[in-house]
Amino acid sequence: MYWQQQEECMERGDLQKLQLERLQKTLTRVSTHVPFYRNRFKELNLDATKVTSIEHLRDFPFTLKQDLRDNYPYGLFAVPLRDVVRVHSSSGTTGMATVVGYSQGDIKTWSNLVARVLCAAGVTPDDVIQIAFGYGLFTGGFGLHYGAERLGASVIPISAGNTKRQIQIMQDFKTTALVCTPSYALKMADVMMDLGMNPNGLSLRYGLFGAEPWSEAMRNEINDRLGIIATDNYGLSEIMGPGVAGECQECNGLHINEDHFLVEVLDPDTLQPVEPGEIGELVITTLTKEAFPVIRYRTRDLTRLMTEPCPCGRTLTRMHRVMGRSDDMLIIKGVNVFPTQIESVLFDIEGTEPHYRLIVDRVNNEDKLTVMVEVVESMFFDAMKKQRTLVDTIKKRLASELGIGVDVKLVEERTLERFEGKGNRVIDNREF
Ligand code: DLL
Repeated sequence: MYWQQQEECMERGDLQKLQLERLQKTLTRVSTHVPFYRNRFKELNLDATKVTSIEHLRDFPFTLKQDLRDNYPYGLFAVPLRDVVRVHSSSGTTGMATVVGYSQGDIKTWSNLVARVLCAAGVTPDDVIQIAFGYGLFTGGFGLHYGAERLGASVIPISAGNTKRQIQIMQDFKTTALVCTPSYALKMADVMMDLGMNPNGLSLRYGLFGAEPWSEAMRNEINDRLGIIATDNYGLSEIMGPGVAGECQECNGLHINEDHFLVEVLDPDTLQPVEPGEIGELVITTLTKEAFPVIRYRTRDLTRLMTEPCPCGRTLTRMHRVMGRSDDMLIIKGVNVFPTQIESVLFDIEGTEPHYRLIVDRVNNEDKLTVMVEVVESMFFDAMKKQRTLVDTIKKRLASELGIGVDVKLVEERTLERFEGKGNRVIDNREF
């Protein structure tokens, strides 16, 4: 099932032609309407009207989150405010908020691209879709909402939070597709268990999860506990929000909506393209955005492109699930560690629960990583010996995965805080 078959299954040659045309238009658009880009291009002697190949884009400068902050709130808009019909904003955990705007045309494109993602994941107009992302300045709620309506599904705009009510509604309204962060899906599974409910009694069939990194092991856990097919979808407010890329039912990489977004994967240190298929930082240029076009945005998200044909028939290149952010990456004793690597190991070990925290300290000038992980109740009350064996197993597996030693602390079930939106599982107490 496709939403826009012609675009999703285009010949690569035709797609590249379309991308170039749209790139030329976008570059001209920003140099005409956005002083920030105009000045930068001028400084570097770049003439937007003279771009004759996609590779030419590599001469153009990057856009950073800081550039959005410096131009807060409306400095990077390419249309007058009277043509903007929606504003979203992302606060992030540090620094000033960034603001993005959408024209009427952008909202239409956005809805279609989210409809593509939903459709690829199996959602049809017959589905009842519960949107448990926050509605508001965050793009998750409204983005998915408009896409689901565009598709013609029945939308329950419940927003995030109030988990018991979520479950009640899921039961009463016969929800077939759940949309939220993977963390929240797990929390819902926990609360269902507390309520003594069997998720198999629900009508739920699909889960579309995104907005934060998660592992394959976490997907399996969610699938098993909720009895659904969970797919991954990716996006970011600076580029559009959800709808940038999404998995089809092959569940093996996210198809990028390349007719609207031009992607590069670069080595985050040298900023040169990585070898095809290698891991690097995703850099995105919008090709059709009217109100808020962005040139070479450094996402900080790490992934790799999967160019092999997909059995689903879509020709849109896939990106591997995001492995983490280059700035989420912990450097511990000089070794790069991604929280998702640790998550995969923990989820694979019998006796642990899928809830953990990573605490980083500096003791006597040396980094120390402590992994706190919940264990199943029976294990906690078991003999000390069993607990010690479990700690040893986790330590060994993590040491071989990460190449460094870590401390492991077992904690009782339900002691770590649960998340309704994006999870934050790392506490870094080091001062840099
Ligand atoms: O999280 C947009 C979104 C909403 C995507 C709902 C999917 C579903 P921001 O709040 O601006 O926008 O955060 C963007 O979240 O750069 C990634 O680091 C991370 N992220 C988003 N989707 C995924 C995913 C939305 N599927 C930032 N896997 C991005 C891993 C993700 N990380």
